[in-house]
Amino acid sequence: MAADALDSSAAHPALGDSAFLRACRREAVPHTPVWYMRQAGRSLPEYLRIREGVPMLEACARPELIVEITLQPVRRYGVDAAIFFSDIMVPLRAIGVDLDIKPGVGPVIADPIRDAAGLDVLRELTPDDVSYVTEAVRGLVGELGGTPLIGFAGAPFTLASYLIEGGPSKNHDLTKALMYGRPDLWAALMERLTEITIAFLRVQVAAGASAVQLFDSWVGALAPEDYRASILPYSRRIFAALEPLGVPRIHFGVGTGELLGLMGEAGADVVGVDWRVPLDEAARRVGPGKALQGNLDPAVLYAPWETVERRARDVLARGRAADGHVFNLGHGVQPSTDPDVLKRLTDLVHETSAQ
Ligand code: 1CP
Repeated sequence: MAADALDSSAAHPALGDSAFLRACRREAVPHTPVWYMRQAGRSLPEYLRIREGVPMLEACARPELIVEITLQPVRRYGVDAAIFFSDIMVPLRAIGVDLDIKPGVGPVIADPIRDAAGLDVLRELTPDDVSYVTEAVRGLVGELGGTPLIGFAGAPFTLASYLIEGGPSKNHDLTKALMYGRPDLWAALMERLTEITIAFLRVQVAAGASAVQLFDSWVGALAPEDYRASILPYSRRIFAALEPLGVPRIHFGVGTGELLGLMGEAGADVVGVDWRVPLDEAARRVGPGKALQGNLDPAVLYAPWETVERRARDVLARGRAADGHVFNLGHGVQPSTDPDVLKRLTDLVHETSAQ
C-alpha cells in the first residue's frame, strides 16, 4: 500500500512541490495555498446542471461524474487542491447500511443503531466495495496534473451520530446517551467505524490521493474529558494507521475550540480550525509542530467585498503564527454563496501572500 502511494504521488513532477503539500509539511511556500471545504457542490451552477435527475448517492458511485464534479471548482477558482467528490456516508452505504442522502436534509438511516445487534451491519470495508472510488481517484490524478487531490472520510463520532440519531441532529443526545450509558457498545461501535474509516482512506491514497482529511464535523459537541476518554484513542489509531502512507493528514471539526489541544495530540499533520478561534490563538492551543487550516467564517462571504478582504487579510496575518497555513473557510461553502466572491477571494489570498 505504501509503495503504491509513493508511486502515484511521483506521477507528476510538480505535485510534491505544490504549495498545498509544502504548507502541510510546514515548508516554505511561494504563496499561502487555498482550497474550500465543500468547494464542489450546490453553490456552482455547473454542478446543479450535471446533478439534474441524479440522486446524490448515485452521483458518488459514477466515476465520470465524480471526476467532472471534483474538477469544476479547480477550473473555476484556481484553488491549490481538489477534494474528492463523495460523502462521508459513502463507505457505510458500500458495506450495506440502508441509508439515503435526501435533498435539503442530508443523510437518513433506515434502521438507526441503538443496540448490539445493530452493529452487525458494520462489516469490514474492502477495496472491492468501492471500486468506483479507486477508478475515480485514478482518473482525477491524471486530469489534475500538479494539483494535489485530497481524499477524505468521516470520523467515527460524526459517522456514529448519523447512525444512532438516524439523520442530522442538533444536540446529538441519543449519541451521547449511548456513549455515557453503554460504554461497551460505544467502544465496539467506535472500533468498527475506525476500521472502516482507515480502509476507506487507504483506498483513496493507494489510488493516488496526495493528502487526506478526517472530518469529525460534530465532535465539538463533546467536552474535553469526553473527547479524551471516548474519541481520542480512535482518532489516534486512524492517524497512526495512515502514517506509513506518507501523505499529510488533516483533522477538522466544528466548534472544537476547547478540543484543539487534544486534536493536536491525535497525530494529524494539519489541524483544521473553525471561525470561532483566531488562528494565532489556535496555534497556541494546538502547539508547535502542526500546520493549521482555516478559518474565514463562511458567512463573511455574504458581506460587502471590503469586509471579505479585511477579514481574509486578518486570517492570513494570524495564520503566520502557525508553522504552516492552508487558507480555507471555517466550515463548508454555503449553497447560496456567490462563486464570483470565492474566485476573488482565491486571487486575493494568492496575491496577498505571494513572497
Ligand atoms: O467540495 C466537495 O467536493 C464536497 C464533497 C463533500 C464532502 C467533503 C460532500 C458532498 N459531503 C462531504 C462531507 C460531509 N458530508 C460532511 C463533513 C463536512 C462538513 O462538515 O460539512 C458531513 C457532515 C456530511 C453529511 C452530509 N451530507 C450533510 C450534512 C447534514 C447535516 O447533518 O447537517 C449533507 C447536506 C450531505 C449531502 C451532501 N454531501 C455533499 C453534497 C454536495 C451534498 C448535498 C446533496 C445534494 O447535492 O443533493
